[in-house]
Amino acid sequence: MRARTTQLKNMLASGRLEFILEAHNGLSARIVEETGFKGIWASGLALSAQHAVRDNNELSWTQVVGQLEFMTDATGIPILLDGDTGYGDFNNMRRLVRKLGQVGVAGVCIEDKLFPKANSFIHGERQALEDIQTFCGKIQAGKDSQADDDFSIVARVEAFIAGWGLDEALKRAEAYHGAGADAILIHSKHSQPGEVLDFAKEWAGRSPLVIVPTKYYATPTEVFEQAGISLVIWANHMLRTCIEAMQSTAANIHETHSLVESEGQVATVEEVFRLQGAEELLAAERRYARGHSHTATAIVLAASRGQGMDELTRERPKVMLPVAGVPMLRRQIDKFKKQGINDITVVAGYRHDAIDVQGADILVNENWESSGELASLSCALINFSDDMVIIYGDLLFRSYLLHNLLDWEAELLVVVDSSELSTALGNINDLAYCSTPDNRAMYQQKVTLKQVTAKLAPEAGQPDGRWIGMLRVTGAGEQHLRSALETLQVREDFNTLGLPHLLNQLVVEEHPPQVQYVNGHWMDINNLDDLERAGTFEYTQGV
Ligand code: SPV
Ligand code: MG
Repeated sequence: MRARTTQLKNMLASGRLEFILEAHNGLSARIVEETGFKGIWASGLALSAQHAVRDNNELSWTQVVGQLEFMTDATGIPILLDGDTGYGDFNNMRRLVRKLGQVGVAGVCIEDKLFPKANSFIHGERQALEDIQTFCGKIQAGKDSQADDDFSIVARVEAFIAGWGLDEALKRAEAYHGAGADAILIHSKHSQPGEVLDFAKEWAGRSPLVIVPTKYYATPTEVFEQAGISLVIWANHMLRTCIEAMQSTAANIHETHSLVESEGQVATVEEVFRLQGAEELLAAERRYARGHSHTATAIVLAASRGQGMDELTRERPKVMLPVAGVPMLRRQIDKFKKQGINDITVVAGYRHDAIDVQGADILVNENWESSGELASLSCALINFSDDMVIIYGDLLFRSYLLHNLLDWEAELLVVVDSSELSTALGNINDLAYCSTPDNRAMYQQKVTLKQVTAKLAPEAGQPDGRWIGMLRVTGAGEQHLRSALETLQVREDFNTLGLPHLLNQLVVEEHPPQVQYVNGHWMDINNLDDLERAGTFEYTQGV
């Protein structure tokens, strides 16, 4: 990306008609940029009006620079400041140009009036113009003070505004051009573009020409193009549009004593967050924030209704069924929070409207009925992080299991229960075959996963335990997981696949997850019997 000074300079010299739009703070500047404009006009009128002060230099120049800092921080496109008269003499101009360079402003426009100036559209003809030589001195001083060669100084000729004719306008423009101005702004308050077009014709491309068609707005843009104008400044519409929006919303709320009617008419709170860049901060927190909050995030798969639980799940998904009076999902979220994991995503599906996520992020797998766990997991791809726990929503477990999972260092880590109870039953799923069986004598032995199967796989021998439905992903593990998921996504039967398929795919792609063996202290809820037993489990173990 070129420097903003260079971008503005190139726009002025592009030989095409270019456009910049007014902005008056960081937010409006960001909106102008993301709309597609190549540059921003930091309008003196708008900068002062947003604070309900007049466009008569009531705002100090340092206050102007303070606002510009927010605007340059919020954007990457050039900003041309409406620098009024330069806020004083040649010396003030020097300091202004140096400061603008420091805060990343690409150029400044100064007008040949006297400080304090007034807006050109309020009795413009009563305003005295600056002495030509004095103004040329200001331009020269500014040019000599710029640290960046590509910084632009636009000289604004107010001769027409002040009631003078074409000759005076041309005389001034010629002098300012000679003093080093990079472009001339010729201003007019007429509703027809006549005087500006006459000027453009006589000026004949001696330097780039800039116009502000606020008053002659009805002129077709092609006319400016044909006149050889370089830059059109749309000078105040961001300010004016928000005034009207604010007036109408304020009136409506005042009249109705309610937000109901306004709600659909205003930006959502989420849109506010987006414009503020909230996402970036969340990502940065994952990277940098240490301390009380764990940097890990969690993804909870909670899309299914639950088989054989029709009566109980008529109004809510399985994860909202209470266990000892508290919904399963709530128990899980509380456990995550206890470990300092506050960035939790719940992927819902069936009756997602009935889910109380307690501040967690909720994403919906709309095709929950015809798809499986991996389809749900794919819905959460945007929330993947390089430190996350993926978990079945119907899992009850003692807190220490999660604590230990977070305590181990492994790019991919699965929790496997090696207790006899888990492998004794023939009809259970998620059987785990590992590189070595659990050897409790060896602390943190390095074991890797070989396979997870739905049923006993006689050819694989005796399973080493049961995967409990918890997976931890860190560092490069995230990329391995994404690639394995991508490989599976192209399969025709993708919608039938569950998390064990993903684990097996990781093994195939030579990124076998490490195994952390545990012994009991968890249960999953697959049927009514489980649910009944779950109450007791939580009373006795659910800490
Ligand atoms: C501004 O936007 O503050 C300008 C342009 O100076 S105008 O208001 O048209 O004079
Ligand atoms: Mg102005």
